[in-house]
Amino acid sequence: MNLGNGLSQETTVHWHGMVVPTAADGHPKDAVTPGGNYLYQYTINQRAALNWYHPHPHMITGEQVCLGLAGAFIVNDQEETALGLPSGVHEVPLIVRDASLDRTGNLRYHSRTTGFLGDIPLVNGTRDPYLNVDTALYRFRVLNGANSRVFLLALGNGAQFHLIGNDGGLLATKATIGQIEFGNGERLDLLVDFRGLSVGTKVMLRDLNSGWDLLEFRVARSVTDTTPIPTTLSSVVPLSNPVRTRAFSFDGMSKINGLAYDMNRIDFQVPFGQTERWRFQTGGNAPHPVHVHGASFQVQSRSGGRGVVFPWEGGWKDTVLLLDGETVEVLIRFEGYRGMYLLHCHKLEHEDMGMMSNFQVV
Ligand SMILES: [Cu+2]
Repeated sequence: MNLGNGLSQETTVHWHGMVVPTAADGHPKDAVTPGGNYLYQYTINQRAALNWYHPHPHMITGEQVCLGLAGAFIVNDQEETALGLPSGVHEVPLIVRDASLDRTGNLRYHSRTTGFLGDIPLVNGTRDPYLNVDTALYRFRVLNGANSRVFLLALGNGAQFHLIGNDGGLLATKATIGQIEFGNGERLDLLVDFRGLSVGTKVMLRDLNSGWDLLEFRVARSVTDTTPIPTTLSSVVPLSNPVRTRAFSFDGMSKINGLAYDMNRIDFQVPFGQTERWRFQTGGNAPHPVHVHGASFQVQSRSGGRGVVFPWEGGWKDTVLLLDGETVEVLIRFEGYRGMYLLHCHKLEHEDMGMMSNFQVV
C-alpha cells in the first residue's frame, strides 16, 4: 500500500490488528512528511478478522482520526468460510464513532485531556442512519472507531446479539448476550436475527451509555433464510505457562509506569516466541483501552472495577478496556517479527499526550 501524504502535517498508517514488520507498522518514527510517500509492505498471514487502519503520527493521531482518516478491512480464512456465516448483503461492516460538526457541517476536532467526546453519533460516516433489512440472519462487523467514547450496545426491541467474534477473529464458541460494552479500537462480530419479524418492524441499535440511537434497522423485505447460527466457531489454542510477568500502570492521562512517551527511548525488551503475563492496571482517569502492536493476546482475568472477563473478551484480542480501579492480566507471545513495537492507551488523546511505550522484540 503506497501512502501519498497530501496533508499539511506528517502522518503514518498503522494497520491495527495486523501483525506486520516494524517498518510497516506506522510507528511515529517513520512519519511521512507533507508531500512525501511511504510504501507499506507485508504478508497477510493470520486469522480471519475485522481489522482497521488509522494514522499514528507523534501527538496528532487524535486530530487526524477524528477528522476522518480511518477505515476498516476484512481478512478471511478457510476456517471461517466453512461455517457458512451470512455473507453478501447480509454481512455489513458498521464503524461506530462520535463526532462534532462546525457551522458548515464539517468534522471538528477539539482536544481534551479526558478524551474527545463528540455531540453526535455516526455509523459508517452517516448521521441518523437506517438500514433496510430482510427477514434474515445478518452478520455485523462492528468497529468502535471513536477517539475515546465507550459504547454499550443493545437492541431496542430487547433481542439478543449472537456474539461470534472480536478483535482477533472468531471466538471458540458463540455467546448470546443482550448488552455489550466496547471501547475505542475494539471490534465485535455479531449475528442479529431478523427472521420472524414482520415487514415494517423497526429495531434500533442503541448506545445505552449515552442514550443515543445509533442505527435503525427497518425490516423491508420478507425472504426465506435457513442459515444456521453455529455454536462451535473456531479453534483457539490457549496460551499458557508464562515465563515472566510484567506490570504496566496507566498513570494519570499521559504516562505508563511513571514515564511519558519518548520516541527515542526503548522501555523494555521481550524475547521472541516467549509467553509472558502482562498486567495492566490503573488508579484512575480511565477508560484506558490498552492496545499492543505486534501480537494479539488472551485476556486471563480482571480484578477491581467490573471484576470479570466478559464474553466479548475471549479468544484473541489486541485491545482491552481498563476502567478505573481495574487490573487486567493477559497472556501474550510475539511470534511474528522482531523489532520495535508500541504499547499504548487507545484513547487517542491519552496516546497523544504520552501514554505510550516503545518495546523491542528481540
Ligand atoms: Cu488512557
